[in-house]
Amino acid sequence: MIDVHYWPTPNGKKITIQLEESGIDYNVVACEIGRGAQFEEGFLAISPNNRMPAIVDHAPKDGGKPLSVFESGACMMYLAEKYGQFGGDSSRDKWEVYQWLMWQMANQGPKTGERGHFARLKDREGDQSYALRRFNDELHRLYGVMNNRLYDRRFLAGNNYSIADMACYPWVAGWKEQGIDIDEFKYFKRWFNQLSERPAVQKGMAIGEDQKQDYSKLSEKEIERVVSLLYNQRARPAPETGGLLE
Ligand SMILES: N[C@@H](CCC(=O)N[C@@H](CS)C(=O)NCC(=O)O)C(=O)O
Repeated sequence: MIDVHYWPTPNGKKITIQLEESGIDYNVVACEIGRGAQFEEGFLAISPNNRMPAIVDHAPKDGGKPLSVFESGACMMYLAEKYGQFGGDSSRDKWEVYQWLMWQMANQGPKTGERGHFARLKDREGDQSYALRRFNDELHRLYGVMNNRLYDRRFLAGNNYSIADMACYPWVAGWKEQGIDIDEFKYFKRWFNQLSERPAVQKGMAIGEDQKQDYSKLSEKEIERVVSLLYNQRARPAPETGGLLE
């Protein structure tokens, strides 16, 4: 059984989409980031970056103790390899998949996340216009990268649906709120509509949605608490004794 430490955010949904697409049995372990579950010791032991998602495989292929993986891209590679699905059939295909997965992890996900961050803060923290222009431009550029890629390919890694598509999809599901005109990117739009119709994508995207807090209903004090928890993070101190310096 695979445990997925999860909250319904785009990074989390990459994994539930893949698990649904692959027909793998899994167990969702709620990691409510707005309440600080990502800082609990048990979670940090499997995800030292205090970010979800992470997975724990209780029946790894080597028959050994449970194996944990953090970073959504690494979780996806692990599951693709273990179950032999959506990771590319030949070595050549696999490298197409991995390049586009890395593109998502290093570009599309973080830039979209930062855009959302500054857009949310714009009425609280003074002038965010430079940051917003920078990330709006980046987003527009990244939609263009996908659009060009999908001009003559059905999927990002070629003609086979892969974890690269599943990783990108949850981050573009909000294209409207991101200020994107989808009609400007017609090859992307074809791909997006095609994925949106897949039952496993719909199911993966819906997991945990009923547990999400409606931030518009939170009191100002609650909002302050969440903002300070998520947006004011600095280094956690390392233990003073018992390490390799002794
Ligand atoms: N590169 C990481 C990013 C994960 C990430 O940013 N997760 C967010 C939710 S989407 C999180 O756990 N945030 C908790 C926090 O900021 O403390 C991945 O792809 O797994």
